[in-house]
Amino acid sequence: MAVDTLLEKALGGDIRSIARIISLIENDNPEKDALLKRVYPMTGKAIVLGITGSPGAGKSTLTDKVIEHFRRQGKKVGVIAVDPSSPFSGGAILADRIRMQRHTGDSGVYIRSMGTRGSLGGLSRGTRESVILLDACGYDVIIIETVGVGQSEVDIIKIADTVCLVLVPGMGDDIQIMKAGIMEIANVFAINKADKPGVDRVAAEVRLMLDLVKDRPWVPPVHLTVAENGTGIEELVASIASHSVFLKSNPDGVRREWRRLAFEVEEILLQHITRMTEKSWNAYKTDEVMELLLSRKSNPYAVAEDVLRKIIPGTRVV
Ligand SMILES: Nc1nc2c(ncn2[C@@H]2O[C@H](COP(=O)(O)OP(=O)(O)OP(=O)(O)O)[C@@H](O)[C@H]2O)c(=O)[nH]1
Ligand SMILES: [Mg+2]
Repeated sequence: MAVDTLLEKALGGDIRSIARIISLIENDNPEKDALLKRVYPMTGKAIVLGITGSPGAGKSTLTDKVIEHFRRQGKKVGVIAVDPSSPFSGGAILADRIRMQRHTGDSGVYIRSMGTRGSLGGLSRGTRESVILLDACGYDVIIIETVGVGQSEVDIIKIADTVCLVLVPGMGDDIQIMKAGIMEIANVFAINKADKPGVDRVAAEVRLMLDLVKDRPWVPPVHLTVAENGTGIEELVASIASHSVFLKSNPDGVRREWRRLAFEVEEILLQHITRMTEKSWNAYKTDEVMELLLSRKSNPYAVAEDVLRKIIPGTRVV
C-alpha cells in the first residue's frame, strides 16, 4: 500500500494503518521522515505521560487503570510499552498485553510494545516518532511505560510532558541511591502497592527528599495507590492534569519545550548523518580498501577522512 494511503487511513483512525506506520518508523524506513514532517503540524494536542519505575512496580497495572479513567471521559488513549530487554522491534510483551488486555477490543485504545534498539539502552527515536504519529492521529493521551533502569529513565523526560515515577514499599534504602537521576525528573509520584507494609516509610522518604528542593515552581505530589483495585488513581490522574496546566502556564514549561525541540532537531540531524555515513562507508568499503588497512599501508583515520570527503568535500578528520 502506498504510504500516502496508509497515512490517510491512519489519520482517519484506522488502527491497522497506525500499526503499519509504526513498523515503518521502527524499521527506519526512508519514507518515514517525509511522513512525520507532514503530520507534525497536526501535533501538540495530546497529553504525553511517562510512567516509569523499577521492574514489577506495577506500571502496567497502573497504566491499565489510567486508561480506564481516560476512557470514561471519552478520550482516546495510546500506549507505548518500552521493553529495554528486547533488542527486537515490535516484540510483544505478553505480560503487558495481558494486564491491559481488556482494552484491546476498544477502538479508542491502541497499545504497542517497542524495543530500545539503536539507542544504547535508552528510548529509541522510534518512541518519540510514534508519539508524534499517535498525537496527529487524534490520541488525546499517550502513555509511555518504561522500566526505570539505565538510560531510559532520563530519556523519558525528552518525550513525556509529565513523568510519573512508580515506587513500591520495601525500597526505602534504594531511594537514596535513585536520588541523583530519576527522582529529579519525576513530576508526580505513585507509591504503588500501598496495600503492602512499608508504604508509609517510602512515602515519608520521598516527601523528605522533596522538602530539600521545595522552592521549585512545581512540587511533585505524592500519591498512594493500589493499582490492582484502582485506589488512588483518581487523585493521581488529577495531579497529572494539574501538571499539564502548570506546563502551559509557567516559564518552566516553555523552557522544557524549548530544550526538547532543540534536542529533537539534534536527534534528526544525527540520524541523517548516521545514515549518510553508513551509506558512504558501505560504498567505499571494498576488499581493496580493507587490504590496505590490514597491511597497514593505510589507516582508519585516512580512510575515514576519504569517506567523509565524499559527504562533505574538503573536511578533515585530523
Ligand atoms: N499487592 C499489589 N500488587 C500489585 C499492585 N499493582 C500491581 N501489582 C502486582 O505486581 C505485579 C507486577 O505488576 P505489573 O503491572 O506487571 O508491573 P510492571 O511495573 O509493569 O512490571 P514490568 O513491566 O515487568 O517492569 C503483578 O503481579 C501485579 O498484579 C498493587 O497495588 N498491590
Ligand atoms: Mg509492565
